[in-house]
Amino acid sequence: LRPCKISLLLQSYVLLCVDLSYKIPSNTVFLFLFSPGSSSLGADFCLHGFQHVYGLPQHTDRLRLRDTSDGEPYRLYNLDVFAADLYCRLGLYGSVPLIVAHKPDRTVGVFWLNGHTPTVSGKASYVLYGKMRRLRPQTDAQTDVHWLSESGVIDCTILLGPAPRQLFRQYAELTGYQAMPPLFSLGYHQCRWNYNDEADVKAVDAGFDRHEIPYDVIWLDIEHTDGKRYFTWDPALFPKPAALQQHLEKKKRKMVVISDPHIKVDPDWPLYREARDGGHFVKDREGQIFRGTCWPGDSSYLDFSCPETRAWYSRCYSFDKYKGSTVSLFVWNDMNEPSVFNGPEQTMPKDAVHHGGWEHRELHNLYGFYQHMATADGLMSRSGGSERPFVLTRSFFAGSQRLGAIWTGDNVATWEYLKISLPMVLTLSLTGIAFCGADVGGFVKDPGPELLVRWYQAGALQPFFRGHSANDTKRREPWLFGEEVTAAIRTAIQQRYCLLPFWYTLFHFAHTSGLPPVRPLWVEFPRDESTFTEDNQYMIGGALLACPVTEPGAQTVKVLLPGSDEVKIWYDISSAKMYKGGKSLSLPVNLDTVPVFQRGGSVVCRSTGSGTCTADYQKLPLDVTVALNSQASADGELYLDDGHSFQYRDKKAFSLRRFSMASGRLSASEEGRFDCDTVVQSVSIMGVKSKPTTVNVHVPGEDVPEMSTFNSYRGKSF
Ligand code: NBV
Repeated sequence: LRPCKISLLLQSYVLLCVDLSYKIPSNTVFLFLFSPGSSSLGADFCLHGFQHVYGLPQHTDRLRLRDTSDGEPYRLYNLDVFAADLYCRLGLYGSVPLIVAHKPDRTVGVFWLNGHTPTVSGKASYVLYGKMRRLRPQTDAQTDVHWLSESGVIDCTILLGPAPRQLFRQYAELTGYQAMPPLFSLGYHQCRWNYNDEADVKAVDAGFDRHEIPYDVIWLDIEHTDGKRYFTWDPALFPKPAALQQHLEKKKRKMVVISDPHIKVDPDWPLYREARDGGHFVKDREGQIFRGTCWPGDSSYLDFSCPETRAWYSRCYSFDKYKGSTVSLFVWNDMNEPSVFNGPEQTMPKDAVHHGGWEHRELHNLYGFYQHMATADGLMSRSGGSERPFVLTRSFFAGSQRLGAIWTGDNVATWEYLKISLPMVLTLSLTGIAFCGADVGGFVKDPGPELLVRWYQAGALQPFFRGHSANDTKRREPWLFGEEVTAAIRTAIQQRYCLLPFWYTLFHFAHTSGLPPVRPLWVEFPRDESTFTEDNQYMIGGALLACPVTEPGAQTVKVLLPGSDEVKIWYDISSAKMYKGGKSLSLPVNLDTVPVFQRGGSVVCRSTGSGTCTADYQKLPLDVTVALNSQASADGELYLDDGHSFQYRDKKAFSLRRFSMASGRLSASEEGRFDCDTVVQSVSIMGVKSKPTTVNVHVPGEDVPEMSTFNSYRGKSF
């Protein structure tokens, strides 16, 4: 193990200096556990030799954490901040108290978890300050990290890496692996505050078909309810919700509805009465049910920190209780920081009291996490545990990845917000929250057509892909801006759908090894220092480098193609043109260009053809694109399962193919036992030096006609 020295200074002036170069196997995690007292605690860590630190979502900031010696620390306090200022270190909707530090030969993490892990109900602190100071940048680099919490105990884990992949696994072992999403949720989601009524929903749904744009899910915001009573439907606007869902389900499409944690104070409403009589609400300091203002007006807040309340809430999603819900209805938890319009900092007072007598201050950052948990549980239980849930949450904490997806909240339709969505998604991914994305188009204000197209192109390359807009914006379904815009958006969405086999495979690895589907460049090129501060481009898996256009009127885009001993070649996926790595290139672009490069040495599987939703694409044949490296070899994987159940886990009903190309021969091995009809229709190989004379196909146990032909040969690729 290479030496790695981390010093720790406790607030009580005990100095601990631990040299981690001895006796600790590199794949284990070293745990410090001190309990100095019950309130206000801190610790200073000196990360010797590290100048690059990342993590601590959620902030509207760049990927690399800043030197905060100017006085403004990073705050981790979950708050409802509408159209948050950019480059701001104040708290946003969710938080993960994890710092990841990287240098060419080492990646380490510091995970500061006050109280219990989020898996256990109980105490966890709510205010964390990460303060960063970088010293002597060149030879003797060091980053000082100061953590400060208002309460709790010190429960801090050092993740030793030494490489990024090992760090991801170590962190996932502590907080959980990304839930395997149902396939439909990796498709495109169409949302708006609000789709007005059933006719509106049907018209938008038909619009996608008419314009041949695939999509999977249409979303309903708060106005679908009867007076902001969640689990109900406005009787005039949505009189037949089940029939509406069946209408969508016939086309294999789904619906998502919003379900916020505040409950309208309405003694005539059975759900309110049940919650009140069951003792499911948070109390105020006097022991009365806490009341605050939110969308329904006077509201009380469910105490999701209580296991009985979570169980009760989960049951509210059962088909018999949630009238008008069907198997194709999924859920979105918003306002769960929690947002209290008339509360301090627009949230719950710190002295509100939860189950077990805990003050709200002790578990504020876990409030949304627990609602997410109860909702995901509810969706799972309604199918008897057989179907994967899909729940999007706005508020989150370390471990929320086990429960579903998150989005970055109320962004604005400007180029700056498009640009910042990239590092925000990368930071979330680095800290375990792998299924994440930003509202496409910007939630607040109206995007111009060019911005909208660029946002679709960028969003199609983020894990969670949803268009959303606020109630006071103009309608912006993809076909409302003229044929050129419709065509560009259609192409971006179709390309996303064609890449679904690749995305799904990446989610399988997030689920089983903790590796996030989207990664900062340095994760794949840990020794290449030119990548350490790059946040306009990133890797999707190990194979694709994405550099979405985020500047207005762009004619060219600067793309850094990293080089390393193993990777010297890149291919532009739209032209198959080959580029040498280890330098930047200026790529000419037009409105249709989405710069994506495939790394030499990789294999990527895509669906070929078109369809209307993920269920259609699942049946399409595949193209296997092999991008050769300088040794004319390449590797890659394809993961398949039924896309919706847990049979991949319970019955090993999956197929994991490993493709490998070497010495002119492409072979595939298989793990798992999943019967499916997916066929490989074509193999495209980029980087072939000369035109082959024959191509032989060998399928074990099958008689294949002696040869297939290749149908095109373009330059050095075919
Ligand atoms: O429910 C309305 C909105 C929702 O559309 C948005 O996505 C959330 O982030 N919600 C916030 C509350 C209103 C915000 C002004």
